[in-house]
Amino acid sequence: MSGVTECDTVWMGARLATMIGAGLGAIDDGMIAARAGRIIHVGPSEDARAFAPAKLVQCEGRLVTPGLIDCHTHLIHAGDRSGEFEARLRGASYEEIARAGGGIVATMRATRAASQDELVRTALPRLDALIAEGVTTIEIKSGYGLNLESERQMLRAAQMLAAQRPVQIISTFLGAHAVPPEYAGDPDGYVALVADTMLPTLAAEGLVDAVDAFCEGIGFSASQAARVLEAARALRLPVKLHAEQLSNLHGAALAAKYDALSADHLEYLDNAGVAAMAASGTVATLLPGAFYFTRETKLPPIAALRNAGVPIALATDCNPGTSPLTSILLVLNMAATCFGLTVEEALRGVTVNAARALGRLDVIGTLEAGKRCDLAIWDVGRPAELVYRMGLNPLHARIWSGR
Ligand code: DI6
Ligand code: FE
Repeated sequence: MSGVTECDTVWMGARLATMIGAGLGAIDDGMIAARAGRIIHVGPSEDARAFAPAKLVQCEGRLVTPGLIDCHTHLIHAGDRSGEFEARLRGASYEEIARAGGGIVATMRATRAASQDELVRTALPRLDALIAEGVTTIEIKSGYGLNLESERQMLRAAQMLAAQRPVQIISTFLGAHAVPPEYAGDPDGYVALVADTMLPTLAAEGLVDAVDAFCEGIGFSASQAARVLEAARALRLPVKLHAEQLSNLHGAALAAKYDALSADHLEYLDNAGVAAMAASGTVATLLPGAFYFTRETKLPPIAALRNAGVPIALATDCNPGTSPLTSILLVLNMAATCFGLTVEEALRGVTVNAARALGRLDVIGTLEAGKRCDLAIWDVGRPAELVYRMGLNPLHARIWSGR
């Protein structure tokens, strides 16, 4: 076997969307070789001659993309907010419900009351729905515990999910999601607890990959968010921020000042915020599920983001209040239909740019040698079909870490 490279698997006869370069990085008749869970070669199918795989897979012209990445979720939560949904259908606003003690704090009560096993058990169907659509990496935020014990329980539940399914989970500490009732009237006191006690403790326990905050009128002011980002910086943890979802508190510019991986939502983002994000390389993570579900009418400034060269990522924002969504494929369609993203932009939003938004572009997000072998193999003829259909799942096979 001299002159050939031994490996575990070769996929050939595939239509590859490598996501390398500016567009889809298409290779019409392509192959991928993997060894020990990593991609070792990507090229035209004829390159397969140089490999001696233990297993050879003929893709018969199917589309192969990087495994999809859901880079912003609140997947772990207990309780039921469908009653709030009904109240909104009768005319109540999200902010009214939150101010009346519903919203995030309602989920907090249920989450505090749940055991760790319950948190895992109730999150699994949601995780499985995403996995069934080719998702191989998912970010999960805490933020419904709002005290040390319960935030810890959420972050541990995220680790337990990763042990139960073939998927990578990235845990983000969102202690500054809402002010819990015991700190009512004292948001600064709660922010101090988050920044000075909760974050350092949970980070020392190895439970925190990144830090986030909800910078909003019903959440935290920019200066309160800055305290949290400052504490994250002191621990050398990457940051991101919920910014400009319902109003413009200039959170995106703040995030950019802290070299945030991403600023997320961004419907109310202004030109100065766009420029700040472009300068710091902060990804714009757009969440069309929340836009749709809250019946928002203000569009994020897509043209300005494009013109400034800000990378755009997309995610489900899976949460019980504003985006009870567990379909990354529907996110693609919503991003195209509601926000006017192109097929290329939408698909890059759940692969290469989602990897950027998680600070993991060195390991995932594109099909290239050296990266983890996470693939989604689709029964479609054209990439546009993944964005165009609503409610059809054409996933043929999903590979995580080469298997
Ligand atoms: N923005 C949102 O849309 C969600 N959290 C956030 O910071 C809402 C979360 C919830 O209502 O439970
Ligand atoms: Fe969110």
